[in-house]
Amino acid sequence: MDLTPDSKIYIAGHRGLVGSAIVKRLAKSGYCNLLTRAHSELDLTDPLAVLDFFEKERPDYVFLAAARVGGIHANNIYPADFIRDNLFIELSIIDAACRAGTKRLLFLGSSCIYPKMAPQPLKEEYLMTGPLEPTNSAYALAKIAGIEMCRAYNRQYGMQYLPVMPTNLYGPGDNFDLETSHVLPALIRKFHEAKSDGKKTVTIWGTGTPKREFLHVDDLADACVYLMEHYDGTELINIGSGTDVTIRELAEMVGRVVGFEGELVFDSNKPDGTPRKLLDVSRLNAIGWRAKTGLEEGIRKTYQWYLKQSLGE
Ligand code: GFB
Repeated sequence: MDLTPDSKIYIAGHRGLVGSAIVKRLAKSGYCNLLTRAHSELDLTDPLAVLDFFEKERPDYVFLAAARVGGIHANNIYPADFIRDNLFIELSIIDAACRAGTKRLLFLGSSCIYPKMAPQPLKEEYLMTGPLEPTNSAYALAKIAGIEMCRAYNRQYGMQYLPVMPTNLYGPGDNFDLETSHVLPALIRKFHEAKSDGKKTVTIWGTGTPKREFLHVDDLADACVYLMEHYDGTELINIGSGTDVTIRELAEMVGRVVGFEGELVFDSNKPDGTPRKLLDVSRLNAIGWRAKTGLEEGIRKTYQWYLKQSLGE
């Protein structure tokens, strides 16, 4: 079944960082039959409510972008919330989609679910070949279960559910809460507030030595739609920019974009997490897709969005 302009496409998690970017990208391509439900209208952790929704709506395609997500600190202190909610969400949606006859579903994993010390860059076949990073093992196992559910439903029921593995994402619609967010939005806010308050230092968690790869969420959305339009396989596919930076280099870049001129202070009481998780994107490149947004340009665009959204400037 091919994606056509009037295909009924359900985007689960349409208000989040990824879901909102996918809705924008689909609308830009003229897909005019997009289905969404707010959290208040449909609790995705309730399997019966989700099954009832799917049996009524019967979407042709599903982008499963709904999840409970957070940075290293949130994962470290709320592991039960992360494993419970993510298992409920993916179990409810994948099973209901199959019962309602949805042939094509795209499921989002995350690069942090690869083994902590796997060789770099990370190839898709390294999944489940070693111990996980302890700070987010609960979330990781939930996401690994989602990938295995796609594979199991494809094998047993002949579905075409595609799991993808995005790297660290950022962009408009991100979470800027300093306790629960990922590093990039946290640094944008920290540097902005330090500059506005005339502070001399900004505190960076950990040692600054871990390396992270970043992909602007609009590129991720473009890759997800590209895959649904041009790829009919179901093998796990990494989606990344192919380059990484140290946390110190990232902090210096964000400081430059924001215009902060003070010093960086590193708080080694905070965890570093995985030392590196650079994705091997050769499988995706071979299918014909490459990331377009450079990191400094992406940070600049996100900071502009942050100023407009959060400060009304
Ligand atoms: O982005 P982040 O929270 O998650 O942290 P992960 C990345 C690195 O940035 C860690 C450091 O080494 C943090 O210690 N860091 C420095 C900071 N300053 C800050 C700060 O102010 N806030 C934050 N949050 N980090 C996550 C997983 O790992 O990757 C999630 O825990 C998710 O499950 C996500 O999959 C993509 O990249 O380490």
